[in-house]
Amino acid sequence: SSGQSRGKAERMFRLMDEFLKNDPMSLQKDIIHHVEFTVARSRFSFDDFEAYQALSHSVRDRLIERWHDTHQHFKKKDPKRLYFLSLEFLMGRSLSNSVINLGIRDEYADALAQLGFEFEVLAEQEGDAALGNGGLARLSACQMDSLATLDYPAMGYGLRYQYGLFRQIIVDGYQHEQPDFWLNFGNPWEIERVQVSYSVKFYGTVEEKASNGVKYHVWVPGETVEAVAYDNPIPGYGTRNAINLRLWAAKPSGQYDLESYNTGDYINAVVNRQKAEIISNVLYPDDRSYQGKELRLKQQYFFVSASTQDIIRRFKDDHDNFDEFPDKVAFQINETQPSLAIVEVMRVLIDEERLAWKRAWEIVCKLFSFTSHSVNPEGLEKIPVDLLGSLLPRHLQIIYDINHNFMEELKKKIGQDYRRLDQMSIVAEGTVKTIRMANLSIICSHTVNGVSRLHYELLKTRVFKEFYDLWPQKFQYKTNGVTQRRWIVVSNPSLCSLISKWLGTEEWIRNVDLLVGLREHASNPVLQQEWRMVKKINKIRLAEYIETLTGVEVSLDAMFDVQVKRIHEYKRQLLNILGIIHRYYCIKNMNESDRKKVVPRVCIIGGKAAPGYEIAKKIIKLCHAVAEKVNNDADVGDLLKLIFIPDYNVSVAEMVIPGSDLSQHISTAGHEASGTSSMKFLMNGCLLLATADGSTVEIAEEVGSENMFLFGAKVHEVPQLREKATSEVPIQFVRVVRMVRDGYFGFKDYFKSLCDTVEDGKDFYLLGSDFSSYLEAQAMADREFVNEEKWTRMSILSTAGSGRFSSDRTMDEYSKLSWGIQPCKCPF
Ligand code: C3B
Repeated sequence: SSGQSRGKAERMFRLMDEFLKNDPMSLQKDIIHHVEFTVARSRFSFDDFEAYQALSHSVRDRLIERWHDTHQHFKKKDPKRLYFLSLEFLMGRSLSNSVINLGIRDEYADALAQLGFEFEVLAEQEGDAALGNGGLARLSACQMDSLATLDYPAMGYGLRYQYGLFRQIIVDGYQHEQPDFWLNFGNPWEIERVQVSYSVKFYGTVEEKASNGVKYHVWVPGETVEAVAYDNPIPGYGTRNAINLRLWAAKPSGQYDLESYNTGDYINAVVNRQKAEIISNVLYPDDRSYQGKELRLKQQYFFVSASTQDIIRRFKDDHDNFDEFPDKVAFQINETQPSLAIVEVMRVLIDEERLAWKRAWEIVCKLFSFTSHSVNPEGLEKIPVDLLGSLLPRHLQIIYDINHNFMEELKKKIGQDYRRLDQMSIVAEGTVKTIRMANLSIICSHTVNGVSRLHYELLKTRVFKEFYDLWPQKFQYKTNGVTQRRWIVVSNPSLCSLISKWLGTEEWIRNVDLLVGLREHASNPVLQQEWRMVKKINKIRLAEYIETLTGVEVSLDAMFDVQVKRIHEYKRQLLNILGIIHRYYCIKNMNESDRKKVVPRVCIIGGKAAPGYEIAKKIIKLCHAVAEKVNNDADVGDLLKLIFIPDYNVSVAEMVIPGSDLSQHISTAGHEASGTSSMKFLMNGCLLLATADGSTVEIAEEVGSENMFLFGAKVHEVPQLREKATSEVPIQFVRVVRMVRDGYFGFKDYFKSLCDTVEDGKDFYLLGSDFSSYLEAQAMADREFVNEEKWTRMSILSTAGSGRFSSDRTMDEYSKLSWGIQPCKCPF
C-alpha cells in the first residue's frame, strides 16, 4: 500500500506541473481566470487594482504549490527544525519579491504586457504589510528570506495584527498618526487556516492535585481565547523551498460560556465574546521602551502559547519521547518579547506531559537561543509581578521556581554576594516588584547573541556583565545582515543587471560573497560610466517622487544625502538638522564667488516617531520648519534643499536607498546595537557617513575606512565626555542652537525643550562635542563628491564590500553555532 501511495504522490506531483505552467500564455490564462472567478470582475472591465489582485492570486497559487511540497518534504525527512519567534515582522510588499524568488518575473511581465498591463504599475498597487516597528522587525523579514533561500527547515511565528504600524501624516510640519487597516482589501499573500487553531488560557487559579502520591498543578483559566493560524508562504530564491510564516489571529473561543447565555442577556454575551479579538488588533508603536500594559502581555502570551502548542503537536505527531525534543526543535527568541515561551514549554512539560521538574528543565535548557537587540539596560522589559500573576498565575509560580533554583546554584558559586545575587535575580525587588525578562531569557537559553561585534562587547562588559562573568561560553555574536534579494534585486533592477553583467553571473544573488569580484573593476572607466548611469536612473525616480510628494524640485547634480530610520534622540537626526542649519548659515554669509564653489546638496530625512515620544516629534517639526525657510530662500537655490519624506516604510525605502549618494548613520557611539539600513545603502553603492557604532565598525573593516566618512567620539570616550561639566563645544554649535532657540525658524516656545536637550552639561547624546568632527566629515564628503572618478570608485567598492552583510551569512552562522540545523532541500 505504501507503493500505491507513492504512485499516487508521483501522479499528484506531475499533475501540478500540468496545471501551473509558467509560459506567458498559461500565465495569462491564470490571471484572467482569477479576474473572473476570484476577484469576480468581468474580464472585459477591470482596473489596475483588480489586475493586481488577480495577478497576486496567480502568484499565490504557485507559492502554495511549493509551500505544500516543502511541507511534505520536511515531514518526510524529519530534520531538526528552527522555530523563529518574533512579535514583529516588517514584510513590506510581496509581489515583486515573490515572482523574483520564484524565478518568473520576466514571464509575468510578458504575460501582462500582452494583456495590456505593465508589471511595475500593478506592483505599485500593493500596500505594505507593516507588522513591526523598525530595524528589529525588518531584520526578521530579511532572515526569513535567507532561511528559505538556504533551504533551512525553519518556520516563523508571529501575530497577525489587524492594524499594522500607524501611517504617519504630516500636518503643518507636525506628525499625526492614522491607523493602518491593511487588511481592508483582502490579503492574497496569506492562507487562512480555520482548522489550525488552539485555545489560549488567561487568568484564573492554580489548583494543586496529586495522583499516586505525585503532586501536580492544574491551571483553571478565567478566560479562553482561540488562536487561528494564517500562513504566509516565504519562497526561497533559486530553490523549490518555500517556508512558512505562521501568524496568529485571536477569535472568540468556541467554548460557550453557558452561564451568560442562560441569564438571558444574549446580546451582551455575544458582544463580550467578540472582545477576544482585541488581542491581535493592534501593533504597539513604541520600540525600545517597555510600557507595562496588560494588553501587550496578553499579546505576548497569546502568540507564545499558540506557537508552543503547534510546535509540540507537530513533534508529538512523529515522536513519543520528549528527550528527543531538543534533537528536533530549536527555538529562536527575538528580543525578550517571546521569552514567555520558555516558561510555557516548562509548564506544558511538567503540568501536562507530567515530566519531573529536573528532566523538563534539562530539556528546556537545550532548546532556546536568545538574541538581544538592546544596549540600554533601562529599556529592558520588566513585567510587574502583579500583572503577570493575575494574567498567568501558573507561569509566575514556575518563574519563581526557576529563580529559586538558579539563586541556590549561584550562591554555591559566588557565595553570599548579595549585590550580585540581586542583580542577577529574575525577580527585581522594589516599590513595584517586577520580572526581568532578559534575566529569564539568559538563564534559560543555551546561547545569548549580540547583533554586532561591538554590541557583543557591550553585552559582555555592561548590559549583561554579571551573566557573562558566570557563563562566558553562552555569549556570542552574529552580526546582522540584510537580504540582497530585496535590497538589490527587487529594489534596484538596473544595478542588479549591471552587477551580473560585470561578474558574468547571477550567482551572487544566492552567493553574495561573489560581489568582491567587482573590486578589480572599480577603476574601470566603462564600469564607472555605467555605474553612474544606474545611480542617475535611481536619482530621477527619487526626485520625481519627492516632487509629487512635496512639490519641491531638486537638482539631479546635487549630492543626495539621506538619513531614514525611526526618529530617536540617540540616532541624532537633530545633529543632522543642526548641521544643515550650519550649512545654510554659511551659504547665506558667503560672497558670490564662494557660493559657486559650494557642492549642492539635497538633504533627505524620513522616519516615524513613537506617538508618545514628544522630543522625537519636535525633531520632525524642526526639520519642517528649517525646510520651509531654506527651500524658499532665493540666495540658496539649488545649493541646499531639505526634504522630509513622510510615512517612511519598507516600500519607500526600496525607492529612497538606491537613489542616494550618501547616507548617515550617526548615533552616539555605544547606542546602536547594530543598525541595518547602513547595509542596504552599502549594497546600493551609497557612501556612508557614520560614527564608529554598531555594525559600522565592521563595515569599515570590510570596505576600508578610507571609503567611508567616519567621525565622532569612540565608545570608550563617551563616558569621559559625559563626565566633563562643560565640554569644548564649538562656536558653530552654539550658534545654530541659538538660532533655533531665538526663533529664527519660528515656533520658539515649542522648540525650547528640544534645545534644552543639547544644552551644555545636559547634552547626553553629545551632539555638541561631536559637532566639529561631524562638520569635517561632511566637508570631506563634499570634496570627494566633486571628484567623480574617485567617488564612483568608492561607490563600487562599497557594493563590492557589502557581501558580509547579507542575512544569508547571518543565518548560516546561527544555524551552525546556535540552532544546530542543516539544509533540507526539496527536490525540484
Ligand atoms: C534595533 C536596534 O536598535 C538596531 O540597532 C538593530 O540593528 C536592529 O534592532 C536589529 O538588530 N531594535 C529595534 O528595532 N527595536 C527594538 N525594540 C530594539 C532594537
